[in-house]
Amino acid sequence: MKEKNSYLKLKHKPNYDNEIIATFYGESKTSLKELAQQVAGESSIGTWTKLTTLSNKIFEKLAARIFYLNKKTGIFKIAYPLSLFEPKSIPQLLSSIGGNIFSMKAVKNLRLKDIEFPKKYINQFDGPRWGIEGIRNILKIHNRPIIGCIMKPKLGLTSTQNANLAAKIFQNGIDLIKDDENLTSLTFNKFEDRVKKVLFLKKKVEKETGQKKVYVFNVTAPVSIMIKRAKLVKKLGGRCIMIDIISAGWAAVQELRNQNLDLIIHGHRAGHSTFTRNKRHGISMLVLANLSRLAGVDQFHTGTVVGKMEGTAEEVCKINDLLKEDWREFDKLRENWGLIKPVLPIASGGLHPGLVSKLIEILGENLVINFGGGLHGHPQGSIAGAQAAVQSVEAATQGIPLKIYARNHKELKAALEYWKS
Ligand code: CAP
Ligand code: MG
Repeated sequence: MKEKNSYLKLKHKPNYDNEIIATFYGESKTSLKELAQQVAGESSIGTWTKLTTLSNKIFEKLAARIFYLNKKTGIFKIAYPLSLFEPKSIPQLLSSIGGNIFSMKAVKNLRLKDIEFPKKYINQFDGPRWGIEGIRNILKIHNRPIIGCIMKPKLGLTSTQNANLAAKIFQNGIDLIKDDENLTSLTFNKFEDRVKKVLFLKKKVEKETGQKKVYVFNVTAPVSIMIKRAKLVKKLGGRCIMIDIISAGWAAVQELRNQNLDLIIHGHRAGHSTFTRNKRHGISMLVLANLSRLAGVDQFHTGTVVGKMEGTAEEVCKINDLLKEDWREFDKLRENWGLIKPVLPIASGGLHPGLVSKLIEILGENLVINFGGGLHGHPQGSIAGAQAAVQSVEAATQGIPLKIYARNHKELKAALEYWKS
């Protein structure tokens, strides 16, 4: 390979139809230029030394190109020819752009901040089966947030206790109830038992109330077992399954979507902070959200700003906007998501009725608002907790201050007194 074959091509004009564009932040032990060169090489076709096997022809065709580099900010952008990527494979994409580069000694810190995909690449994926509109049509809720509940304790209830409690919570106005991220199939609460018992009672409640309800079953497991569980939910008339996308992995998420079971896929992101949280290293939550939409997740945890999990208003709003809309609304250069449906954001983690007005003020109403501890921890129990949660959303969506609404709603009043936000 001749010296002229450098990955640094600052005159290169990115081709948004045929290249994947990645934005990195880097801190180097030598220079940012050197770091960017190593990143571009290792994530495309190169390695630590020149190669006799790497011809000019291959280089011209497949080398990544660093077309932007700013020493002051540490930001550099790389354009990757589309031929480097297998169609419809998030694992293969991440083995390149999210792979060895993070381990290199030259890297002090490296963060994949953003990826932009050409339309051609996006269109290979099916994306969400239902998306926001589909989920709202199923629930017949179009003009307010969807009110959700996480069963608590995370683990410990038997399948019968789980089903009975879920039925009562549904009866008291909650639209969606979910398993927790570590509740799969345990000795005291077997998956199959839970699905049977929950769905039996859910159907009864739907008949009584005339309302549609969604129970989210956590199918996370080694892939073959996970698919069996998803099929069981389908067979027994369920509408939704959850996968822990980080612990199960992208291949599992894609496989679940490829089964075309017509179930809503709920994406839980437990573990994402192992690589998203350090703002100078790892992969951003924005990239993760982007990949979830491609992989076909219908509704996805993105944070609350006001609750127990880390995430600033600016960051969570940007992620939610990405999931809800076509990115072109926000930046004309961004890719075209074509027929890929928008994803419903889920606000969850440390929420209680006292936080709902603020939450809606920041994130809007097009989302799922999930209450776990903030429902089952209500001083008068889970039923009052469900009522207080519903009342808080009623007040906030009507623009009524929670304290005023609480004057005639005793469950909300008790919640506000208990959790002084
Ligand atoms: C919330 C939750 C969710 C987190 C995940 C929990 O319970 O069930 O898993 O919301 O975080 O176990 O913490 P609480 P995120 O309502 O009792 O906090 O949504 O940010 O991914
Ligand atoms: Mg949880």
